[in-house]
Amino acid sequence: MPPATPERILVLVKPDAVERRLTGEILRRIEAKGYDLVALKVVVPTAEVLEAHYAEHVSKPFYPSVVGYMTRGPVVAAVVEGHRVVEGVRSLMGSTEPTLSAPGTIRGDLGRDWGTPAMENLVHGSDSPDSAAREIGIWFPELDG
Ligand code: IDP
Repeated sequence: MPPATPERILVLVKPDAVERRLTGEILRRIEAKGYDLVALKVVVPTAEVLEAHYAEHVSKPFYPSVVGYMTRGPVVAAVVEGHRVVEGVRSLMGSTEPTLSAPGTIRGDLGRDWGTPAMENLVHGSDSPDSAAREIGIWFPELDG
């Protein structure tokens, strides 16, 4: 059934998840919840894309480690659609730190905390519909208009 009030979110299956062949498992959980994939691609992000994406974190001390983490291999970028999909996917993802994420969530069930400088937490999901629109423009400029 199409959502009555469709909303979109940008999801990134991060390099640690791609390396561990968890792409299918992560997308499966999102699809199984009833959300629709409307765009999907495999891409190694450039520093420029990451700087735009993580604009709020660029000046933070951990930012260089995030760039190292996010550019070490491909990510799978997806646009996902559904009713209240931002809240729904954020809830499926769990909280930022894998160690503290609740069991039943992607990060809580599958996330491994290596104590590495970057927090490797498998997945990104936009934190609001406005962030989603901004991030979709960065990762999927071809969808504009
Ligand atoms: P979110 O991904 O749960 O929305 P944000 O606070 O937006 O969390 O952080 C973006 C990403 O930056 C995180 O997913 C994580 O990979 C990384 N990160 C955030 N805070 C830290 C930190 O304190 N140390 C290392 N990496 C961090």
